[in-house]
Amino acid sequence: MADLPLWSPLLLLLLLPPEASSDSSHALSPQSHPANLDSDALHLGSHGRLGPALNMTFDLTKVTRATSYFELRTWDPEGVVFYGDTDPKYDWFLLGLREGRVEIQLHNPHARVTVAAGPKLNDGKWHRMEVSNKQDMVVLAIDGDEVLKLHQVSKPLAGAPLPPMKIVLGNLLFPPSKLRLPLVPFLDACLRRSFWLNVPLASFSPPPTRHPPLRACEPDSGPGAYFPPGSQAQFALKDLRPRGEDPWNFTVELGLRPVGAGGPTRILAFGTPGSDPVLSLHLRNQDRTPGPLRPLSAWKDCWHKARSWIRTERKA
Ligand code: EST
Repeated sequence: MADLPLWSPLLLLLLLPPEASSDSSHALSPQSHPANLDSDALHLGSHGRLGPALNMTFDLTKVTRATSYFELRTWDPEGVVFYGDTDPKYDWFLLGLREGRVEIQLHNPHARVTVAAGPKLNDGKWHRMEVSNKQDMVVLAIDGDEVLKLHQVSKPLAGAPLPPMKIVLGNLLFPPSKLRLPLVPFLDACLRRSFWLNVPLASFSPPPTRHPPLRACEPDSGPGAYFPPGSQAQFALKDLRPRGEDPWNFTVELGLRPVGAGGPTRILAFGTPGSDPVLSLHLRNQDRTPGPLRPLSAWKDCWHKARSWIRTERKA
């Protein structure tokens, strides 16, 4: 390893290659481990290219209160909680997380806004969030505190003769590059006890369309990230070691909870892009505890969303 030129872009890959578990047969579903799950909670992420976790459509003329509330639990600093529009080009709204805090992006004929508010929420605890439109305002409350009031950014939506409002959870209805400030939409989070435009999700008839969850919400969530089959994260070593220190001196700590059966799984690889890894770590066929694959406190002092996360999930 010492022969490698130091200027080469060294990479550390954390991955679960597609060959290890390329189908979704081991994927958790609420039915597979009923005793271990928060049955009311919906996992927002893991859907990747499969689209949003849940889609809803509302006739605004029948809506009496443009208020939605729910509880959210995550360790993930970045992604989409929900997106809503009456027109994906001219009238859309996003509520997401960036660096752990709520971010709202809004684009309509009245305003174009990107704003962050409130405390960091990615602490693994349930947080109650409420987002309302009242007159020309959008108001956000977190855990009972009003943390943001945007004036002159909308018109009253409840009862308005507008095109149907679409609300989707955990994703967007256009490519992330078209956001005012792009983010990585996938959010490893659970959402429960939700009311959308003042209607409890549980009472929707017919039930909203949703993809079968690839992951379930367990009551005992811990820090870390879920890696769906075929996904991987790449880190440049220069971002992992303390500044000014010996470039070969770095520490990686991993805690893993593998899920499902499968062949040997490569967990970690170290090398330069485009060539065979110089070092790699595999997990042999072992008894696997049911539960997500989860690197705990994965990178010392460096737990950030891997923007270069490459997802190769296939449609189930
Ligand atoms: C606000 C302004 C706007 O031009 C469009 C939208 C669409 C999504 C709306 C949001 C809004 C206001 C707040 C909501 C949200 C859907 C759920 C939330 O309660 C009404």
